[in-house]
Amino acid sequence: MIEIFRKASLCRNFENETYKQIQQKNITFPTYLSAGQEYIASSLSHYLEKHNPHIFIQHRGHSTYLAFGGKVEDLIDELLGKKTGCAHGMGGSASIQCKEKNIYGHDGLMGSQVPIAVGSCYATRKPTIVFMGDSSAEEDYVFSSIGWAATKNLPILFVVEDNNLSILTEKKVRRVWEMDDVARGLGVESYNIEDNPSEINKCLKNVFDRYEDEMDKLGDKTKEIHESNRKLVRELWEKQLEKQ
Ligand SMILES: Cc1ncc(C[n+]2csc(CCOP(=O)(O)OP(=O)(O)O)c2C)c(N)n1
Ligand SMILES: [Mg+2]
Repeated sequence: MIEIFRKASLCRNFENETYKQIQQKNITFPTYLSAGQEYIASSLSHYLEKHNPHIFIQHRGHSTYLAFGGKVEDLIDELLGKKTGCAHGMGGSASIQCKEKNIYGHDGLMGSQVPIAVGSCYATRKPTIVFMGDSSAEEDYVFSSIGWAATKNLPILFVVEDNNLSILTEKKVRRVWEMDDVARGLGVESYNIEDNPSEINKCLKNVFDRYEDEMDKLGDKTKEIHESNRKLVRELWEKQLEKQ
């Protein structure tokens, strides 16, 4: 849990400092802070980084970028509009990305990252995580993408970061339904939970790879078994190939 706090602390301090830099007018274009939401990305990255997921984010994504290993200096440079920024100074806060970590930034159309992530996951079959806000989740193309992903049984995790707001409009003014019910109706296993690491972990069981999760759960002995089987299979292949 301290490792998750370490990530969350980097994110919170980054946002606190960014806020100061906005006030001092060193950042001069729209900036979307994620302070208060950092435990979502910090927990998810802690549990899922081992799968090297492809990650699709939206405008409030500083914490996601940082938690999944994006370089702090490159994000600072991006917020300053420099060429050395993580999106070459062309994206700004709303469209940060990191090619090395497979983090893809947003284009500004709320929810567009969801069909894009589903298409990418279908093409690559890589474990994929797509983040969206509670308002973006209301777009019809988000529903159809989730429904289609379910028909293909894609290895994709849809994360709704629900801060109750669409700009300044609260959820209760906008709708009477919850996203986990809709997703369940579309054929996807879903949960409505707090941003508490152990709650998040409970929902992630075998989300991408049962084998690796069981190995983690059962401890060191499984790593020995894995290693000896890796060697055994390799040797048997070499032996049989020699006979050819
Ligand atoms: C298709 C579309 N509709 C409306 C907007 C205007 N808009 C920009 S941000 C936003 C609210 C986003 O809310 P949410 O997805 O919950 O993210 P949050 O800002 O709360 O993190 C809206 C409606 C937009 N950019 N794209
Ligand atoms: Mg919101």
